[in-house]
Amino acid sequence: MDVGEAEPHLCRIRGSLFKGNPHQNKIAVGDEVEIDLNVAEDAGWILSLLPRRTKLARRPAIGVPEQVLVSNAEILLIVASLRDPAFREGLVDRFLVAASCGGLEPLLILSKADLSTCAEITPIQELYSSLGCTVLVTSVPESRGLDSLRELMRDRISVLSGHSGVGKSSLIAALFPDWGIRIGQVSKKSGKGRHTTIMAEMFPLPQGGFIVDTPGIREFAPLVKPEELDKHFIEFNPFLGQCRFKGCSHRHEPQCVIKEAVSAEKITEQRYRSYCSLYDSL
Ligand SMILES: Nc1nc2c(ncn2[C@@H]2O[C@H](COP(=O)(O)OP(=O)(O)OP(=O)(O)O)[C@@H](O)[C@H]2O)c(=O)[nH]1
Ligand SMILES: [Mg+2]
Ligand SMILES: [Zn+2]
Repeated sequence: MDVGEAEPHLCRIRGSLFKGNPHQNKIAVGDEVEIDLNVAEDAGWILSLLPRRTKLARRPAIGVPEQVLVSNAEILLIVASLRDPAFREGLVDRFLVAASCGGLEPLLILSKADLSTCAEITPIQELYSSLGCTVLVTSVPESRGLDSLRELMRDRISVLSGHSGVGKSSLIAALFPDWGIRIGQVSKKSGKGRHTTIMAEMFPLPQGGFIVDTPGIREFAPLVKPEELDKHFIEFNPFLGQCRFKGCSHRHEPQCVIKEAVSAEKITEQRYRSYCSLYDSL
């Protein structure tokens, strides 16, 4: 069903969809489901969940295998300012791993460009472009990058992510000035720190396409096995499988080809640090 054209329907989830762990939320924002509306009740029934094309999942509470925050989205918008607040490469790299794990296309938005010089922006822009990520430089007061961003979002499902204060709400307001919806208000209502409440919402865009806003995305850890993390650092790929030890974690082992690549400046120190800190947190 095309959500953009369909009437909204209130539906209950059939009990059999909760087989296994009853605490696991089986339906995520963006899911496509089969429903039955031919019931003499005030709400229809969700009968089954269709296969997910992509998913953004995070490490869940104890006892639950995974927590899917958003499914079937195509683009992960990673908003990061260089100043005010300062650029956090660790967070950007986490989001890149999440996009890679879930099959989403990452789009890095370097926001608030009016507060930084070209000399500050260019190295970051070049690093992430070299990793195959589309990078857009934006500034709301200078209207910079907005037309390109609007075009990239047209007719596609995007998920908004990024640290608090980087300018997500301002960007959406500047992209769609006549739009009545105030994206980004959700995070204030739900309150940071209460990780169990996820109020994700998907909004149809005035120009076609959808945007998903979820406070759960802002500070999450991607769902990935530590031994598979290196595959999601794309520039590590040419070196994988060549370390002295099978299953090398590339941290303390001798004769590690990844560490050699860092010394030879084929992998940046910054990305290697992100890898190690994410590995340690998993
Ligand atoms: N100089 C400058 N300031 C900006 C720009 N975009 C946003 N701001 C300012 O940055 C502050 C935070 O912007 P928001 O849009 O609220 O940031 P947010 O990412 O939605 O923050 P949360 O909702 O807390 O996650 C506001 O004071 C904005 O006016 C920009 O391009 N340039
Ligand atoms: Mg906001
Ligand atoms: Zn290694």
